[in-house]
Amino acid sequence: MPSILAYDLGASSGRALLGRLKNGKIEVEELHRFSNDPVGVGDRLQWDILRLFHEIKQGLLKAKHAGVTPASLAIDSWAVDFGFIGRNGELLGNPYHYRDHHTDGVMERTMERLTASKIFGRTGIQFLPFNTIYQLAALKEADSPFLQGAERFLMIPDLLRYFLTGEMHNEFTNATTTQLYNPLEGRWDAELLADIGLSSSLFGEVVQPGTRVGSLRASICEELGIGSVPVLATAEHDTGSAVAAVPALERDFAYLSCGTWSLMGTEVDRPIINELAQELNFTNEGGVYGTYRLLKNIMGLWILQECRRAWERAGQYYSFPELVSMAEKADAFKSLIDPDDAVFIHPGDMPSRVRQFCAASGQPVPETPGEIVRCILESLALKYRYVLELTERLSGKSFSGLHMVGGGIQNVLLCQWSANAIGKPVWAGPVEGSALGNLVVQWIAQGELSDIWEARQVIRDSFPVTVYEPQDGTRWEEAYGKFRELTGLA
Ligand code: ADP
Ligand code: LRH
Repeated sequence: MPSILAYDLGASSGRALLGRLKNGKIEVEELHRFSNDPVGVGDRLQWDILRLFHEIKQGLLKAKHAGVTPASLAIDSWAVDFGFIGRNGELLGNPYHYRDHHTDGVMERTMERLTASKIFGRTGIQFLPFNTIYQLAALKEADSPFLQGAERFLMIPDLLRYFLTGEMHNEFTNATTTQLYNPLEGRWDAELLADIGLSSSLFGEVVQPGTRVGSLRASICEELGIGSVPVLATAEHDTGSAVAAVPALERDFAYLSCGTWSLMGTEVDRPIINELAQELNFTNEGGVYGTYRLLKNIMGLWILQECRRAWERAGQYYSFPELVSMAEKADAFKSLIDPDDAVFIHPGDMPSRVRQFCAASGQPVPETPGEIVRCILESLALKYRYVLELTERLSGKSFSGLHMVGGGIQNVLLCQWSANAIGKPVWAGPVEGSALGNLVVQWIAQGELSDIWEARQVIRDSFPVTVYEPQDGTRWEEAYGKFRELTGLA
């Protein structure tokens, strides 16, 4: 059975996995792993897109050195970000990072001008200040030369695919995250595009996951000394791929894709676009094979990543396992934060922001790294309970437990505390959810797997799922009361 290649680019790191189907099981080999380091230049925070492309080539070289010519490859990445192609076919500037400050205040102004109900009613997408629509509105307000020279809009995986193949397509799952795609009409929303002053001609044909969208350019094959490889569009939004890989047996399942972000929700057959969904600020992101992800973004392990970076800048390096072990030794429920408070969105001195939040809400101020990490992880677990309850309310479903996938499940304390907080079992696995979702969509396209439910069964048969049973119910119930009071969450 030939091998295929999946590139999964997260906001904090990327990897290339080689996958093979053998006797109804998936075998994976990690060919290449690299950090993803955004770069501040002047006032702007940008993605190092050419370095990411270099790492993609490194993955191809490592496949060659392993003696493998992949039968296909596909790329998924974080959502919302993009670049423009100019009339000479070249990329105009580095894509901005969605955490850059150029969108400050733009969402509020756009919502006021267009109305929130119009934007939500036409897209079903939650309001996040960095959604593509607000990034584009910010560039328009700033009269950006990139926008002036733009001929085509490509999101990050579209762009990397274009570098590989020379062909331009916009992929569906990622396109929905722009808040400019109308899922009811099944196309870019011409009215919203006109409202923010953008020409529809920038936005190309939207292709579904599993579509073959080209093959490696001859120049790349020559440079790397390899044969041509077919390139597919997969579920190119990493969360779309992660949810495709949830090893659920039942159709009504709840998931938490746990990495830089925590994305919690359920899969639905059609977008739920109503007043309650808008009020609770839930989203309906496009998924595989006609599904949608009714979910909510929770700030996630970003806060921990940024604390770790701040300590590293101060000369103190801690690994994630070290931080988890320090948190375990700190006192329980000393102080809590609302992880989704806007103060935590942008990069910066995160330990100070956590301390300030605690001081301003009249709680003891966590001082040591262990105390700070404990505060972050307990608060995340409590927020998971809150959002899980909202998901049940909005979807009308009732969940018997929670599937957790992604790099964050290596944090066993967070998995256990999540089970404690929700009072239900957590089923943790697989770690490489997005890369596996990327692979199974390719296999379904090639007819190697019949559909997403067979794919989920094969993933279940191939990778361990760790079960965390809830513990300490009374203490977590009390903490949840304190958390809601403190955060003002109704
Ligand atoms: P993304 O795809 O968004 O870049 P990942 O899914 O790779 O994120 O998850 C990264 C997160 O996983 C890190 O921020 C860290 O909190 C957690 N993590 C990674 N490795 C470990 C580990 N060995 N122990 C505990 N947590 C870990
Ligand atoms: C997770 C993710 C998430 C988006 C955010 C920008 O990596 O794709 O689904 O909201 O990044």
